[in-house]
Amino acid sequence: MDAASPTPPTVSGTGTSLAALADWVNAVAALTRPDAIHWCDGSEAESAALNAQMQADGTLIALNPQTHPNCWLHRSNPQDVARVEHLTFICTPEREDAGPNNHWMAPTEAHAKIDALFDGCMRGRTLYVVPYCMGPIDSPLARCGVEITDSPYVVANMRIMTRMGAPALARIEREGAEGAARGERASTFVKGLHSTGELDPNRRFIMHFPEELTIKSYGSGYGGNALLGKKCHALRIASYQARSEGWLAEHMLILGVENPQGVTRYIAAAFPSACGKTNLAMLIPPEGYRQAGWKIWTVGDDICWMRPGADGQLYAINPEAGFFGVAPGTSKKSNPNALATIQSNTIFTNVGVTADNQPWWEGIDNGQTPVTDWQGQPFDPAVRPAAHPNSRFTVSARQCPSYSPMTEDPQGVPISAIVFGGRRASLVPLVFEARDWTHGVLVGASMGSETTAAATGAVGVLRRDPMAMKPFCGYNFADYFGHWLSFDQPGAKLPKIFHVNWFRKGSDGKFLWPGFGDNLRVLEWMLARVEGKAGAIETPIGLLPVEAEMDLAGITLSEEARSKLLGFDREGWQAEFAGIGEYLASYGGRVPPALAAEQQQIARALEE
Ligand code: O2Y
Ligand code: MN
Repeated sequence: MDAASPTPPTVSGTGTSLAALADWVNAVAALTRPDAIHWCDGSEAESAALNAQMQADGTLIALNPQTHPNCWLHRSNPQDVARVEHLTFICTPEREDAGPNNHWMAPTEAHAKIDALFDGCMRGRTLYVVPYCMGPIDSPLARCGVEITDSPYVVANMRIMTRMGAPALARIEREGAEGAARGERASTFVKGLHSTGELDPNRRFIMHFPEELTIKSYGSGYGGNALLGKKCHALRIASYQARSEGWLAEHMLILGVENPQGVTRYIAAAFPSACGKTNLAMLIPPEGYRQAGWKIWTVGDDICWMRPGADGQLYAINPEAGFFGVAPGTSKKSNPNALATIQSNTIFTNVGVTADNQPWWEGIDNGQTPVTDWQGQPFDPAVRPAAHPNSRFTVSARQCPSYSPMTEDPQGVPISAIVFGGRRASLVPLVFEARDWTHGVLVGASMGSETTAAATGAVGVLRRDPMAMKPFCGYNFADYFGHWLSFDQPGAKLPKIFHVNWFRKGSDGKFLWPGFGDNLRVLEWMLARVEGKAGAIETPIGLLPVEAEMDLAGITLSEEARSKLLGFDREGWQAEFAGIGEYLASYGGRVPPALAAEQQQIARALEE
């Protein structure tokens, strides 16, 4: 402590036996100068005390306890409502290692810039030490981190989104002691330092130092900027770590499909934001399927860590323990499981409220009306929507009616199929299968999606978003494609790779495919392919379903719908492949030759 701040902070909570952790916390406290330090144990008592404190200072507002027991509303600063990609940096010594897909800053410069912001920023505040585990606490696939934050709201969210508290700290201490016994100096846990600062968009950075397993985030209290276990750790840092350790950290949902014979197969699926990952992960089968005995099990809705098992199959865990889902559009029709999940023990951020203090958002379709908007003002549709378009619910995954008990399996679930998908109004059929792994990696690497109102900029513009990882890959995409290709080893029993497009439109501008529960018809075809029970039509872009082998009973599809959803437009794909070639070329000589060759071979086949 310096002379200007002679009083040492008061300390409460568990503390730690791990010198590397204690030293880091002390160093951060010396920089940020909090009034108090609290080591979080994740207990019910701690959570209740924090919630009471936040209720008293207005950070949390209790919602109607009759309809929504233990549910809270938080209103963020109106300038702080979403991830900020332009202020998010990957700080590797070499710019090329971050790649053209990331904003880059040299580590020394980045540390200096952000540490200047952290200097003294926690005066008058409490520094919370939040130990957490991403994945089941006893899983060899799980990884731990510690987030230091001055936001009790972040603590409350981290408690829901991760395995937070004493068990995580025990694992961190055990792994630290084992590492020290092996003579290793580097700590194994990810260090995340976060302060809300002044919530000034001009004093905001989200910085990642993958080689140091370190994250520093300043100036935002929202979502992916502040809950450092999520996008920062589980995707950006983990993708970098996974590359050197031989696994994959992906922006994918994981679901189990149980067939009427009682066999459950697992599918991982990558879609860009706002393309329905949470809805697919919680799908309710159409009536006929339900009666026949089909069931969907939810393992995860956003992030998937996969590793080859001893039998050559890929095994996946969901590193998260909760859902940080978009509220608007969530309704009994679009996602009844999500709606059931968020009836209790949920934090709602930036939604509107009804006269009797229930949460409300556009598209909830429950017959109620809002009286107060997300900024706490009387609701006036001419001024702003009741809920911010990026308003969220934070809730434990265990509350989901379709929650899979296999989520807790330390070995993870075996993946039978990987699905890539985007929002494409034209050209791209409902589903196709990649011929082999290399082709599948190309399908993922060339994924495109039309932008939505959820992202800033023009709407409906095609943007390449490889494997839905554009904002989240912690290193050069060209190297990432090479890492994906490296899984094709002798003895590997890799999943089949598919591409889907739920968003194809007809000449009248309307969606051709009903979507939601009916997407199970497509999953069923994929699993029939996995089991060798369905044929396919070979085309240069991949394998298309034989119409008679898709179960389309109970839905009405026009002739136009059938031909566009299940057909192949050679001329359109020629242009698409020219665009894919240009996109890959933008990564220069680092693009794996096998991937470039695959693109060229398909482009040639399209010309024949
Ligand atoms: O920080 C935010 O605004 C939320 S971003 C997010 C949250 C949950 C799941 N996915 C995403 C995403 O942007 O992909
Ligand atoms: Mn996401």
